[in-house]
Amino acid sequence: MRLPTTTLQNCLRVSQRSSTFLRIRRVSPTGFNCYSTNAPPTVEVAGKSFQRDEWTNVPPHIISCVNRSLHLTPSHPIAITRALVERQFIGPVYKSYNNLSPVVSVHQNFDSLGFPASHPGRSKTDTYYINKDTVLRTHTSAHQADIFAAGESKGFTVAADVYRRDAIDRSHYPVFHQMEGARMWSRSEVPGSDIAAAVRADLEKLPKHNLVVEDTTSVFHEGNPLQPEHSAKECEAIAAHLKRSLEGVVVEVFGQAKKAAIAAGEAKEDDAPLAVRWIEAYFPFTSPSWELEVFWQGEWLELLGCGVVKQSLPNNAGVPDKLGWAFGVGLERVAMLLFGIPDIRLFWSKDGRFLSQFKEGQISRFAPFSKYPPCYKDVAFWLKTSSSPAGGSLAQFHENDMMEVVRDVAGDLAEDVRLVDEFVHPKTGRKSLCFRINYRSLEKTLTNDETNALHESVRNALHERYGVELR
Ligand code: FA5
Ligand code: MG
Repeated sequence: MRLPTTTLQNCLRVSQRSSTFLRIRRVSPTGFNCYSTNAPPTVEVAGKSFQRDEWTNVPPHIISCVNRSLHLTPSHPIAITRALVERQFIGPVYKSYNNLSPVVSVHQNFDSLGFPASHPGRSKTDTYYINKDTVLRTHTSAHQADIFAAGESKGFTVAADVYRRDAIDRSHYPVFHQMEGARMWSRSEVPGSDIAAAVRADLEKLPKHNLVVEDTTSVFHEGNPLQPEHSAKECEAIAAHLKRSLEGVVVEVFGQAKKAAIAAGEAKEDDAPLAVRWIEAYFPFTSPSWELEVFWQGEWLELLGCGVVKQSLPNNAGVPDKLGWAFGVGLERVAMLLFGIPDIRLFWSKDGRFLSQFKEGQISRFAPFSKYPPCYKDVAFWLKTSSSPAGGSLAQFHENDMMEVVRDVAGDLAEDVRLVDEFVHPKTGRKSLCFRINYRSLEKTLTNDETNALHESVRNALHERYGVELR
């Protein structure tokens, strides 16, 4: 069945605001430990027990996602997508790691990658902390340093579940999947220690393609600098190898997507070719850095971030003679495009009408089952302020805290949550927020009683956990 354009466009809306690396903070930089009251002293994650502390903010509904392993369930669209991308990076050059635990140290997730202490990605509003030293990884880059240190191959891929406190809409879920890739060359192993020549020789061996990729970025400049340890020729060669490798992924993935769309009567052979572009980016652990975007259904969609690995990583991993590139691609983004899946919650569905549509190794278009009616409900409340008589430590509230309460209470029955009004009382200085929640099940029509009960529980939870005054 053909999807309505609006649905497709919604599913392809790019989450510019969800990047760990560039984020606009709306309310508070801190976040809360909303699970401390009456909580047991330890928290169990992936079969292990961790001591709780004032940093613990990982809720039960997130912990329950830890063992789903969608990327390893052969007939699941995330695993089919994973296998398709992985086939572009094969052994013996690339070794794949697909079973790394999502429980990582703050050191692995942030410090090893050179995140500054003040980076917003580290805050409790953005990251699920198990305790002050341990997090659920927010990206697969958390494993770069360890894999460089292990030195088992010239390159690697890591496919895994990653966790972020984030917005609720059709393209955001607090758990999603990334694939990391990296390729390093060793000064002591390449002929004549000439990295640039060795990388160029490897570039020649990569398949050529005739996809036109817009690229107005310069290889490096002051704002996206060459690293002092690299020569211009080395950086240029590594950038060229990186870009050609990733363009190869796009050619393969979208070639397959087009075939499936033609088979389903959703596209024609002579449709305009795909528009793809490189733009400049910033990551604490690569320089220079880029993102790859594709133009799809009227919007530029960010698929991945990448760059030349900061030399501090191999240096700290005990392999200072190595240099190269790394990337991280979002598998849900790719899968939504490949299969025409309109809502990111569907990936977590256990409904046979969803799961039975996919087969290992096959790209097919998703046929939506009936669309059930939405139900919009607003909740408005006054925030607690430190100056109010009841004030104290719960003075601030982050939009992601709202998302968390709704996820916790309504789970996948919430399709969308938006801040629709923000108001500061001119006399008291108190702040009021109003959020609109769209309750809609992917599997059935919700009754009025069910939605009212959910909404009432959301209201109560907001009051109990954050001390807000409901309006
Ligand atoms: C990163 O996570 C970097 N670790 C990527 C990287 C790796 C850069 C290696 C350099 C070297 P970013 O936060 O932009 O970057 O996420 C990477 C990709 O994950 C995005 O391009 C997007 O495809 C996907 N992604 C990010 N946030 C979400 C989200 N909330 N929902 C679905 N996909 C997302
Ligand atoms: Mg990004």
